[in-house]
Amino acid sequence: MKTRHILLATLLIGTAACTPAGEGITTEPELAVLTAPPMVPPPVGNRGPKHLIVELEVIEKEMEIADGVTYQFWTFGGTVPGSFIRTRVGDTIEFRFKNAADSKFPHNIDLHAVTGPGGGAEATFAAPGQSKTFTFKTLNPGLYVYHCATAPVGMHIANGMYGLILVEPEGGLPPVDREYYVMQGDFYTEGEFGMPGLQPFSQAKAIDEDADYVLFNGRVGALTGDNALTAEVGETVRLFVGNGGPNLVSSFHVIGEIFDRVYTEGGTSIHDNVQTTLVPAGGAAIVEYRVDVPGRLVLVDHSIFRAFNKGAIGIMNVGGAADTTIFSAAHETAVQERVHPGKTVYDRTCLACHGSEGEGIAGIFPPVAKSDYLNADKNRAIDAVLHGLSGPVTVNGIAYNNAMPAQGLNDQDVAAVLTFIYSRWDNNGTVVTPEDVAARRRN
Ligand code: HEC
Ligand SMILES: [Cu+2]
Repeated sequence: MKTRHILLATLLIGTAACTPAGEGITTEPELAVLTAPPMVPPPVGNRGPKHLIVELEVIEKEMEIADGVTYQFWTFGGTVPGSFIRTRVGDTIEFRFKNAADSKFPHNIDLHAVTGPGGGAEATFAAPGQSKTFTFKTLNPGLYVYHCATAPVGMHIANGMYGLILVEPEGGLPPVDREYYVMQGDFYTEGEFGMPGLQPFSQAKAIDEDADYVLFNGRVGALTGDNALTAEVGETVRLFVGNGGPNLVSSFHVIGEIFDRVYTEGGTSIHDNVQTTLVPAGGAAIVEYRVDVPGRLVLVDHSIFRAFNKGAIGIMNVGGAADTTIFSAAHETAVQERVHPGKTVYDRTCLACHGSEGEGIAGIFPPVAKSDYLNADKNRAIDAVLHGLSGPVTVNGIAYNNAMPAQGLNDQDVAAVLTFIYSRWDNNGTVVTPEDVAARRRN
C-alpha cells in the first residue's frame, strides 16, 4: 500500500508539471510495467495520458498443466495467460512485439483494445527471432482480451496465447484493497484429464469442443493450495476476469460471495448484486466484492463439471474475525468430541468435497467415512493427499472417476488430518505419523 501511495504521488507531481489541462501527451515515453498472473500492475490513478512502451515477447515452452502432466504452451511473456498490460484511456501505446529466436512458429497479436486493422495482427506478424512495432491510441476504456491471430488461430489460442489489457478511464478505477488477474481457458490433449507425461494438442477434440482441461491461469492448481488468492475481512477485492477460450463460455461464480459490482463484459456499465457472470470466449469482466466473513471462497466456472472434473477451480482464503450476525453455523461434533488437531485441517481443507461427516457426494466425491479404500492402505491415502488422485477408483463398491487436487499441506497436517479421519466415522483407527508422510514424499 505504502509503495502504491508513493508511486501515485510521483505520478501526480509528474502530470501536474507536464500535462496542462488538455489531453496532449507531453511526458517522455515510459516503459509499461507488465505482470504475470495472478498479479496486476499498479493502478494508473490520476495521471494524464502518456506515451507508453509495451514490450512483449512470445515464448514457446513446455510447462506443467497439472501435476505430472506437461504441455507445449505458446505464451505471451512466458505465462498463461500472458502478461497483464495496464493503460489509461488516451494513452499512445508503442507496442514492441517480439517472437523469441528459439520459437518454432510465427506469431502475432490482436488486441481487442486496438482501433485499427486486425487489432494489430498484420502489423505484428513475426517469424521466430523477428521483432515488430506498431503504435495505437487507447480510445475506449474497458478490460480487453488480446490473443494470437496467426493461422491456425484456434490452435494458437488453444496453446495458451491470450491475456488481458486494461484501459482505465480518466481518473482511474476507484481504489480497492486487492486486485487479481484470473483468466479461463480450455485445453485439448491426446490423453484424458490427468493422464501423465507430455500431452500433445488434439485438433480433433478442439474441433469437437470436447475439452480435457478447463483452467484458471493455465494450470490445475494455479489458484489452489499454496497458490490460493488471499484477502482479509473488510477488504474490497477486484478480479479482472478474462476468458481466452478458444471454445467455451465461462459462467464465472465465486462460491460464498455475491459480486457487489460487475463491469459486464469488461465495459463501463455496471451491474449490481450479481451471482454469476457470463464471460464470453474472447471477452472479459471486472467483478468486485467486499469480503465480510472469514473462510474459503471458491472460484468456479458454474458449468460445474468443469470445476470439479476439468480443473476450473480456484480458492481465495479470507482471513480475519468472524461476524456471526452475517454468518454462523453450529459445530455439533466439536461439542461431543475431543477436538483433534486434524479436525481443523479437515474442516478447512477436505470438508468442502468430502462432507462434514466424511460422507462425500454420491458419484462425485467418494466417502472417507467407513471407506474400504482408505482402510486398506495408509500409504495410498497419504499419496492421495500429497499428490492428488485422479482416474478410476472404487470406494465401497462404487466407482468414481474424478480428480482430487494435491492438497499442498505440510507433513504435520497430512498426518493429523489422516489420523483424524481414521479415528472417526467407523474407520479402523490407523495412526499416521509425520515420518510416514515424509517417507511417501520422498517416493
Ligand atoms: C476438490 C475436492 C477434494 C478435496 C478438497 C479433497 N478431496 Fe479427497 N478426493 C476427491 C476426489 C474427487 C476423490 C476421488 C478421485 C478419483 O476419482 O480418482 C478423492 C479421493 C480421496 C481419497 C481416496 C478415496 C476414499 O474416499 O477413501 C482419500 C483418502 C481422500 N480423498 C482424502 C482427502 C483428504 C484427507 C482431503 C483433505 C486434506 C481431501 N481428500 C480433499 C476430492 C477432494
Ligand atoms: Cu501464435
